[in-house]
Amino acid sequence: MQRTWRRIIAHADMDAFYAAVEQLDDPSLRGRPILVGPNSERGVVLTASYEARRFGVRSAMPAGKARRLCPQAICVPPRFDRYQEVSETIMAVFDDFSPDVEALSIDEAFLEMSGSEHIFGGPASMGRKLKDAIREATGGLIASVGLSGTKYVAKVASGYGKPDGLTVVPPDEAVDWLAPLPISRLWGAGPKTQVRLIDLGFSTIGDVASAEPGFLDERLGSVGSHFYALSHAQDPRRVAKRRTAKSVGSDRTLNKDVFRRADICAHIRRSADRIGRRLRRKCYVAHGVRVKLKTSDFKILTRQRMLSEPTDVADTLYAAGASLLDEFHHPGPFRLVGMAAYDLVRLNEQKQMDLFADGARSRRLESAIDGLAERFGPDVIRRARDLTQSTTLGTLAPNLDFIDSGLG
Ligand code: TTP
Ligand code: MG
Repeated sequence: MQRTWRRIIAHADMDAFYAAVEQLDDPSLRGRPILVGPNSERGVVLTASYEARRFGVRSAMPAGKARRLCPQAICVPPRFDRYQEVSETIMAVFDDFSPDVEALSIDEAFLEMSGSEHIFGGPASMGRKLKDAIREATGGLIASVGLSGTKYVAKVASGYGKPDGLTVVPPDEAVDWLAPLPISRLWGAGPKTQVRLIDLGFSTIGDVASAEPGFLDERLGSVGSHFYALSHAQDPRRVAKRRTAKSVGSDRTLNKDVFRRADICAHIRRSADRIGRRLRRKCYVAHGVRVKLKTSDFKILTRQRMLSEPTDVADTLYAAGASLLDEFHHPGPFRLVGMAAYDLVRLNEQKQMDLFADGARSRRLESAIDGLAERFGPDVIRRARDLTQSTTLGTLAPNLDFIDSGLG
């Protein structure tokens, strides 16, 4: 068996992560359908427990629809700091298993496991030990784990047996194993591409594997050869050591649509404050800022820009976010205003000293506010200009901050 495993890559992904944390912390929620998200018709469900998924509820589904599908579900507001804390516990377990851990989001990572058979045994034993260690470290949370010889197949495998999955796909069986799976399992095939593939007569990964590569290229461009390679379980990418979340975001679905620039700016201001606080707490700086607006007919518009220097200063994030508003050519109204800081890097101390020559004053002030917010809650200090503006801030739906929000 060892001979057929030139590389061993594991992918671990927590089951119904936010919902599972809520059930862990409140035993009365265990075994019951729960939705994590706003307790209103507006906004989307962030995730649902598997008990609720039986009724068809999915992540990112509008809350109203989810409640119609599963009226008995209990709605729980999100507690992002707690999820972040649990995420850190899980990532620490991953670090015990491999020096090369690539975090993809708050609840999933690739682990390079090649060469560690002498410590953990073969792939199946590695997977079992990893699941056990996560359950033990978190006090009962379940991860689904996939193992194979490539990142792509390991990731598909971890999703395959969910929930509580452990799927081992030996590399020399990977092509046959992938063949019956639907093309939605091709990495990078979004809804539009899936429709194109179906139109071309491909419904399974095996269909793609047996196509003429020239035909795929001709019809789909370079992505055609990418899909062809994946369908043959070819994926040379290494597990990149990466711990940073890709972005820190703050989204607000509003109870009342906004269109005045001052109102939009007020929301961006609040998002920038929250994002800045989160960055500082985690010792990250961001290279880029992205603003997202959702129109009243649910169209999502995003604009983004790189900063001249990375920052964790809310004033700087806000200035970049507000200037991006000039690039949206839509009159509104908007039902959601969101902002994210992306391309995050961890700060070391020297860099920290260099960075804040400019923003030093803002940063000192914001750090002082962090201390107060930590003790008394985030709304203890409002900027005077927020209070003097007539805005819709008082009528906010629950804030949907999340790390690695994948805003657009
Ligand atoms: P996922 O791993 O995609 O979903 P999940 O862990 O809830 O369920 P499973 O993996 O068993 O299918 O996302 C991890 C968490 O990220 C999820 O619990 C909630 C959050 N999330 C959002 O905030 N918005 C989203 O659109 C998605 C998909 C997830
Ligand atoms: Mg998950």
